[in-house]
Amino acid sequence: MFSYDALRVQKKWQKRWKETGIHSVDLTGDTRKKYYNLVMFPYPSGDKLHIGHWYNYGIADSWGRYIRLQGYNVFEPMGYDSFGLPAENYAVSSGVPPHESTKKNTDYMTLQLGEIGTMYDWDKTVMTSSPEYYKWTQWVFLQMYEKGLAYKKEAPVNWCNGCMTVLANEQVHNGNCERCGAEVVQKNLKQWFFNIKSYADELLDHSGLDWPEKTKLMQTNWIGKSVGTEIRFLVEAETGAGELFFDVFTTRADTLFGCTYCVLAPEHDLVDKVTTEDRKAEVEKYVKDAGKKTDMDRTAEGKDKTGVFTGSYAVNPINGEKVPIWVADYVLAHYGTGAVMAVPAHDERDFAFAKKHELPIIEVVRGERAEGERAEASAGARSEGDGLPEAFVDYGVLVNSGEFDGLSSEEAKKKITERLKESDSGDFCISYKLRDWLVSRQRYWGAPIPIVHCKKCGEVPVPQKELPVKLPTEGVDYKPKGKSPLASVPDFVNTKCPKCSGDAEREVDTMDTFVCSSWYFLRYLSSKDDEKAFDKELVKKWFPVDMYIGGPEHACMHLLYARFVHKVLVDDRNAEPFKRLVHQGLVTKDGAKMSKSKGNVVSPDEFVGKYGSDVFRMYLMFMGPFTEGGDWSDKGITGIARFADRFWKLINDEVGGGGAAGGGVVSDKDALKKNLHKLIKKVTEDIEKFNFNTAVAAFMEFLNFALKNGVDEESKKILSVLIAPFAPHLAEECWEELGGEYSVFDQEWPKFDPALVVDDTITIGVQVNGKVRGEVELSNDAPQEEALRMARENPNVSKYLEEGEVVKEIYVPGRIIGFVVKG
Ligand code: ANZ
Ligand code: ZN
Repeated sequence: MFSYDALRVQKKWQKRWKETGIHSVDLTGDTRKKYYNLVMFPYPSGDKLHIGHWYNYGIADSWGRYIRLQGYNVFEPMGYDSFGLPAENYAVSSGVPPHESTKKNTDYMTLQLGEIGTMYDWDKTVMTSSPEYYKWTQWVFLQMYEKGLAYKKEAPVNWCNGCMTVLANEQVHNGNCERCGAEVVQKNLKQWFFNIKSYADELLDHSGLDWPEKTKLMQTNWIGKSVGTEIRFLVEAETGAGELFFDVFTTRADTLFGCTYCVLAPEHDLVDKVTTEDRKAEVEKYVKDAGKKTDMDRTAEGKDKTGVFTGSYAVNPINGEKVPIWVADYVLAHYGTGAVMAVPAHDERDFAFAKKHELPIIEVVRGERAEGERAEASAGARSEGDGLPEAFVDYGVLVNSGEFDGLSSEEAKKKITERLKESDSGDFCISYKLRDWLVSRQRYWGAPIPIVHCKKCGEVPVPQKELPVKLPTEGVDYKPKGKSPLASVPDFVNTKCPKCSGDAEREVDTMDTFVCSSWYFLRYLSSKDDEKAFDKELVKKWFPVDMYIGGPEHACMHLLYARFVHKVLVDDRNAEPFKRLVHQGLVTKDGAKMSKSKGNVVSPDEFVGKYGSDVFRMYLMFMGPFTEGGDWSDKGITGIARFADRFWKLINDEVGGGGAAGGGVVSDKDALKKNLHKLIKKVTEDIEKFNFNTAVAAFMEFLNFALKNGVDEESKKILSVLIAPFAPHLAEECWEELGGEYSVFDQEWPKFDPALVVDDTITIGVQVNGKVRGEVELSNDAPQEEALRMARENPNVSKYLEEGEVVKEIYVPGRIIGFVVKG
């Protein structure tokens, strides 16, 4: 029988918190140190909160509560990323307009989030689909526009046949739509872009960011900075094509003498111009087919390297050699210059291509070898590399490269580029994989792009005072049809030009929801301000966000966009919005990801209704380290429920029988003190590492001891504070029960006495020549000499010591390792 009435207690405190406004943060006047505790906001769906929400939001809140107990003024806002496809798709299938379903869903979600017992400051909430918010998203667009960072251009883009809209590069996963899974094809369309590329170098700089290494690496690779050379190839004049040329980007200028053909991407401007009459039909067909393939298809390793000859030749600027120009889809239009010089001897793709199409292979780099051999190689006549079994892709020493023979690849890259520079046919160059961010969408449920198209004035930005450009809520057919549903709302489309007042038409595309979420963390501070998007002084005070918690899947999308937009908006290329970043792990069931189709979904409601939210939250914490997630077990949560109940009993002296102490009787005061201080230390350190699981385990261990030994009132109070981040309602109730003044969250986090937490003895592993051979247990304050003697005399150690060898040094960092130097 549980004596702790979790559900009653939970209700009571949630009501009290609300009534007293304890979670309302004073952003300006509070003199405590600030702490901005941010968690990625959800998009509202009609479904109940799932276990992932609880895991993420519950634990993020526990962190915030812990920080608050450290004496900080903790700002923990929450809002909704409410524009976007889920609401719109729901509207298409149900007929309920998105603004209605969104309102209903967010209201419901707010109630549920309240159930967790979080300390969100709802006064400062944001909802990205509300006109009060998207007015400023439109303002963000105008900022980009004014700074020359937003532009419209025709480009090959990803088109999702399911969602009937374009997608950002980042939203295409393995050739499929991230949202609906449908196939993504390439289309040439006029679209809006943000020039994120111009911030590539700043985005590569993660210094000072306490972020997971993996996430930083993912961003770095996504940005993909390459340092190389751009080389100009003239098209052979005899094709009648006139003064034509193209540039190639290479990271291996050292291999220029090995270039035996060049390749243009099918989309390259020059393809039409260089294709000779007799090759026309074949080339055109090839280009058309390539348009249907995704980048993934085109570049996948081991993929058949198709291509066609254009009939024209280009001139290698370093030696005047004539090389054929091909078109092949393994060259991408939007990387580098969309053209490459092919060096089959030293590039795997080019090698496979050359073999297939019987193009020459010339070896120009060799691995390091003896001097004599090298001299011979470079002195010898130009050797064809057809005999090479495979491409030699490493750096080495140049051969078959005229005066550059004998140079190392590294030197040759420099020397060859310098030579090209002299003849104006090349230069050093940096290339990025990152492409500009495609922000326009042909969908209804998003912020309209605040641009007007006027026949006379062209593209005209909507003046700020006319914002928001309201999304029409009446008379819209939401069904995606390949162009924006807004295009068929005449009241929306037809407008006057802000410049000349003549008839004009509004831009009908809406913004990608990632634009909405790229700045919401700034808006939280000024959520009700209708004069400006955010307040500079508040930003100065509250940024960077101290802790940002959310999913790792956002590494190359939201987290990159947010960094970029933040830099632009605060007008500081080096500003970073999120100082520390932590990704939550995944909660699984029977080792598998929960999914409706597998039938292994755990519904929080059932357990929260039975044990209360504290227990549910604590069990999620107990499952594993936060960043790794864990596997759900029904039995496991029962254990936590029992733990909460026993904690309550301990505080209320409801213990007795079975040899347990009770009624304030403490059998060993010293042991109590020691164990309590060890608990404080352990819990504090574990929380700092986001290892809530081991902290809960330490609580359990302590409880076992305390129930036998008994606790005094002072210790009970400490315990109530200590458990507050884990079980906020239970903690408040215990604290009140003990006569503490409301609220337990206004208390101070307990400190441990270092003298009380040291063990009496320590165990040290002893290594001999780098291998652990034995262990010695020493008294904690044993002097170095004593430690050395014991190590030497340990039989497991001494047998590895030869005559005359002694243990010279023993090192005791903490208590784990020691080592021995022989001799
Ligand atoms: C000649 C060469 C010789 C190359 C060699 C490599 C090895 P990263 O490091 O990823 O930047 N390349 C350039 N533009 C391309 C495009 N649009 N589509 C496909 N491939 C392209 O790669 C740079 C290399 O990728 C460039 O260096 C170029 O091939 C190829 F032994 O040039 B290299
Ligand atoms: Zn005009």
